[in-house]
Amino acid sequence: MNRKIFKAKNIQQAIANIKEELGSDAMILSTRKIPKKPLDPYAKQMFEVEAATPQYKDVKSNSNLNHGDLVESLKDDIADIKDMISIAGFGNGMRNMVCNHFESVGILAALLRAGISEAKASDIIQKASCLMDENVEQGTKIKSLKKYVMHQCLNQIATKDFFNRNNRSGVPNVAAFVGPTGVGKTTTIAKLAARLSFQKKMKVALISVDNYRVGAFEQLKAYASIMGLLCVPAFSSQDLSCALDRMKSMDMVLIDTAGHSHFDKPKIDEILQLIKTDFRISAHLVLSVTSESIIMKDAASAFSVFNPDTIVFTKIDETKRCGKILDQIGDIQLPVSLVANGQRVPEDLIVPDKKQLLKIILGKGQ
Ligand SMILES: Nc1nc2c(ncn2[C@@H]2O[C@H](COP(=O)(O)OP(=O)(O)OP(=O)(O)O)[C@@H](O)[C@H]2O)c(=O)[nH]1
Ligand SMILES: [Mg+2]
Repeated sequence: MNRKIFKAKNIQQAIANIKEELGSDAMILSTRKIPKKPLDPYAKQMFEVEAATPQYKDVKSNSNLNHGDLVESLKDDIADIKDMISIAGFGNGMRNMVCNHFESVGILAALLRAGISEAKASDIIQKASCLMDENVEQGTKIKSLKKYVMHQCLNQIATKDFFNRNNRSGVPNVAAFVGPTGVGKTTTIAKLAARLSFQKKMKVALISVDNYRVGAFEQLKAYASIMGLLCVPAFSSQDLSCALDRMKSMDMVLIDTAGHSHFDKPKIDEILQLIKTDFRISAHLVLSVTSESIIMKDAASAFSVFNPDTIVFTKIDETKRCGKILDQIGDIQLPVSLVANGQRVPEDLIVPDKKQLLKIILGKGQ
């Protein structure tokens, strides 16, 4: 292999020089920012790129080359190229980040592919790089960075097994599920009710305060009938108080609310008034990961009037980009209690711990 080092003001210029001198077959082996001379105030930033021209006939004629190794090494090269291409599509900030932390390319590309935002991914890499030992050997740099990135991600995640709580001296755990239309509130309640009553042997009852959508109560009632659970409608906060009064011996009461657009503040306020009773009712914000990040963020803001205790993420089976969960958790600052991964009741429900949630976020946990 014919190696050569090129110096230029920026990477683009260096690559242009490489193409001119070594041709378009040239391969980039490494890039590096040359540190400025500390005592020279006029010193300009320079970059160093090492490139080489491949010698195809060596590869073909080298009888010692193990075919499996060659395939593996080609696979690695292709993966590196894919990583570079996926990062090239992002802005200057991303490209600078890669120049400053070249060992981060693969990890950064994986975070972006998982659906984590550009800002969040670069923030994580930067924080992880700061923690890394400067003297770590080149060969173990990637491994070490990966470890710190995982720590950073785990630090930003909070989970809470909120519903696993028995009746405390005559006070049931009462939980209302709130959120935009069609995100899976009713289905998640049905899954959770089944899990708590059959697996955890808890006494569970359901209340629907969804008086808005035709057939909403019947939908919840149908699930309750299959499971043999008590299920009643409530049309006012007085109704709800009466129902909760009758359910004092229950471990858990789950309240299904109507879904509304996050722009419809009066309707959201109506639900808020409806669930105002003397009973302590926790709220759980349900968001579908199929929604755009900005819509999830706006919805979380609109439903924050309920002062939710936890977030529930649904429909993770419908996307390969669950990384947006990490962005949402960062913005909303609430622990995740449940994750729904399909339409099947009761199977498709996960009560994640931090590591499980991180796997889901990175697209490895379904
Ligand atoms: N793929 C997938 N579909 C889901 C999931 N959770 C719910 N659904 C589906 O989403 C649709 C809406 O679910 P619902 O439970 O009725 O949603 P909702 O939030 O109660 O809807 P509204 O009460 O109308 O606001 C149904 O077809 C569910 O089967 C999930 O985790 N994955
Ligand atoms: Mg519903």
